[in-house]
Amino acid sequence: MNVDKLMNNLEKKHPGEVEYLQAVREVVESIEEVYNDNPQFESANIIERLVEPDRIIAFKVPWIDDEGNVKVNLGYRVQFNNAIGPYKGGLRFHPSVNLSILKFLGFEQIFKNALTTLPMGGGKGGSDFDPKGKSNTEVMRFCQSFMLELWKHIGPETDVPAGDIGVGGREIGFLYGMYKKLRGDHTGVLTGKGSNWGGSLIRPEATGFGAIYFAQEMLATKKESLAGKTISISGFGNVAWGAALKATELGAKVVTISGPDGYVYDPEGISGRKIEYMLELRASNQDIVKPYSYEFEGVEFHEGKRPWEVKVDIALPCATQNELDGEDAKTLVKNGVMLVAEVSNMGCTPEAVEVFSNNRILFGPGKAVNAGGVATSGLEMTQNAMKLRWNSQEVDQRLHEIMCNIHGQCVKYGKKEDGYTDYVKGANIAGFLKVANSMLDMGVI
Ligand code: 2IT
Repeated sequence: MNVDKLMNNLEKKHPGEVEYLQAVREVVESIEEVYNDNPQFESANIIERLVEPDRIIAFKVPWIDDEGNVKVNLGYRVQFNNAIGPYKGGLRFHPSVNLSILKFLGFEQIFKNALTTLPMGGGKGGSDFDPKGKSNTEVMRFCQSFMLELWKHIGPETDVPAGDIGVGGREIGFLYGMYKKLRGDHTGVLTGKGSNWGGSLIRPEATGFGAIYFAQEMLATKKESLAGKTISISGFGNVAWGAALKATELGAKVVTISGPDGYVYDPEGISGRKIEYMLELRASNQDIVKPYSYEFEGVEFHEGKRPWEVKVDIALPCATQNELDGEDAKTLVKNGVMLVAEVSNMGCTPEAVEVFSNNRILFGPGKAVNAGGVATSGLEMTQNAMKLRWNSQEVDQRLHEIMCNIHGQCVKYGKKEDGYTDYVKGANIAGFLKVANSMLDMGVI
């Protein structure tokens, strides 16, 4: 494999798909050496087969708003790779959604899912629908129309969607309701379901909890722990909430959350009732964090800014892709940050990752750090298949084990001679080897 040649070809085939090309470049650069050391990969042309999705399903989603206006959105499902299990990955509802973003997310999901050790392939989907400011009934009608198309392409052994940005418990409920009606059976085809109807305990918290377990493992390599550390978090959704909850429980102090409107700095720490308030903010459907600064004393609101200018020990991007750039990374390093872990998918730009690695900062990539979400989705599928339910302690314990195992895989494949672990390389190689070897076993299909 020649990385530049491969990337040039891909850029020609998919011009302008910047996020997708960024995600592919990162992986192929990481695996280049392993790939070229093992000629069986090249002779089966694994790389060209891996970087293109198996298929892309695209459809229109017409729906009627509360005033009776007919609206049309775009809907997609990118079924990327099912070498190790049914396609698995979330649905994102956000106005920024396009094919480049869903292809990057689906591509990342292949390796992330492989790292979990569970049998799940990679996929992603979503729509450019903007849930901001929509009523409950509008969201319901949209979800029902979306599922009217999607249901033909998914199933418990085929493709199992879940939530992502803009898709939480409420949306999964509406989507599942329509799926169940169309199929006429009650299968575990979506994850993140309500706990009364097949959902797993701990799934809502899992991405954030898993990320904190991973960060704990990273810190342990330096004989450090979370106790007494200050943390900046971006975002204020499910992922940020779970991370804030677990980090606080383990003795750290979370001092920021953010939204598209800016960030809030709470020097006292976001704990207790304040963490619950994050969920209320999300449920308000306004996509802003400013109200937090009216609700609690001693809080600063920084309009239009991102939280990376605050001096902290640990930074956790929990919002969206490329939300922390090279300049932000330099500021964090200057302020003495010791650990950065992407809880969002591809939260840091390549320039930011380079700054962290050049400064030997502990850096965890999203596909390892946030794998606890999809891992717990996998545990939900297991419980659905067995038609039983584990208690939260059991799910949490398995999640913890999975995250420690992922950390071990990253160290195994990413540790350098000077002792610094390149977690990006480690995660990419470990995930790649599992999928590539499975593809080799199954022949050219
Ligand atoms: O990015 C992700 O891993 C998710 N949004 C969760 C996917 C899932 O299937 O639970």
